[in-house]
Amino acid sequence: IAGTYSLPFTKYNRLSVIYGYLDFLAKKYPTFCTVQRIGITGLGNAIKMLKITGSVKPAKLSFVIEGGIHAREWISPAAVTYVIKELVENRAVHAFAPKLDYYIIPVMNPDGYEFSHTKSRLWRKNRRDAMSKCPGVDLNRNFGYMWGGLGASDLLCDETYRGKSAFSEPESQAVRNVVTKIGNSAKAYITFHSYGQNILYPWGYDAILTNDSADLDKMGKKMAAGITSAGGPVYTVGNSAADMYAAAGVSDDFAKGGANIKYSYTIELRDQGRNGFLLPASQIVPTGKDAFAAVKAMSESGVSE
Ligand code: ING
Ligand code: ZN
Repeated sequence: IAGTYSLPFTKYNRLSVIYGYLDFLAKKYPTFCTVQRIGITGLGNAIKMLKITGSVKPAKLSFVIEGGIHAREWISPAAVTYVIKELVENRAVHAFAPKLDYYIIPVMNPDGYEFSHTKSRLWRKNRRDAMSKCPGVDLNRNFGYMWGGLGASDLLCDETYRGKSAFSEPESQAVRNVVTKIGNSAKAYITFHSYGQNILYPWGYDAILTNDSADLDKMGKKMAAGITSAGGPVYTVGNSAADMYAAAGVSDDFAKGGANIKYSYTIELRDQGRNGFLLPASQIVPTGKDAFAAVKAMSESGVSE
């Protein structure tokens, strides 16, 4: 095994490069990094997860991070990979969160991600029934908490097609299985999307607040403050249905309502629409810093105590 695997953060990497990096980390840091294949997609791609173990063993709490649920939001896998690099190669995991285990899925939708690189840059969904007239399910409408409500279409050809049933897709099943297996130790969940620069908390299925929304708002503001302290831009903080739009079957609603993970968020990364999904690669490192600052702020706060 080569001693280094320098992931280029100057461009958007293909799936095999990102996966190669995860495998490299597991080989180089076997005492605290493991790669698991948590599922397999319709087109046969692995869904890979990196588990980063805290130095206090057994770690008491867990933090789940997923990216790349939507194919075209390339900054999400890139930023999550940047977070991984900071946690592992700069040992942040042991510096500020020794009691936390991280479960990180940088590319939840590998089939869609690759399709957006090779065929159709603005593809959003997965690639279920790739040969049909209207392939794909919106994985962020397929989770089984309040599945099938507002903002989740039952029409195959729609961008927000929710699928035949809750958890009909291997990608959402994989994440569900991880989260349910971790169980009660899971305290934090972030799903990274783009774009808008927003920190959003449940519920997404309707503009209804959770009974602990004051806690979620406070933690959201800590993350936003962490981002600006690290030199990043302003991120708004608020309820996702109110600040964005209502959408049922989203992953952070399931993390919160279906898996009881207290601090569950959707973070919309850069920018605010100037480039939208076509964020220039020069923004990968700065946006990765935003994501890391948010993860760090949450890790250092109550969840790790
Ligand atoms: N945005 C999210 C979406 O799935 C969202 C917004 C998330 C709304 C969670 C409600 C709840 O549509 C992007 N960019 O995909
Ligand atoms: Zn998205």
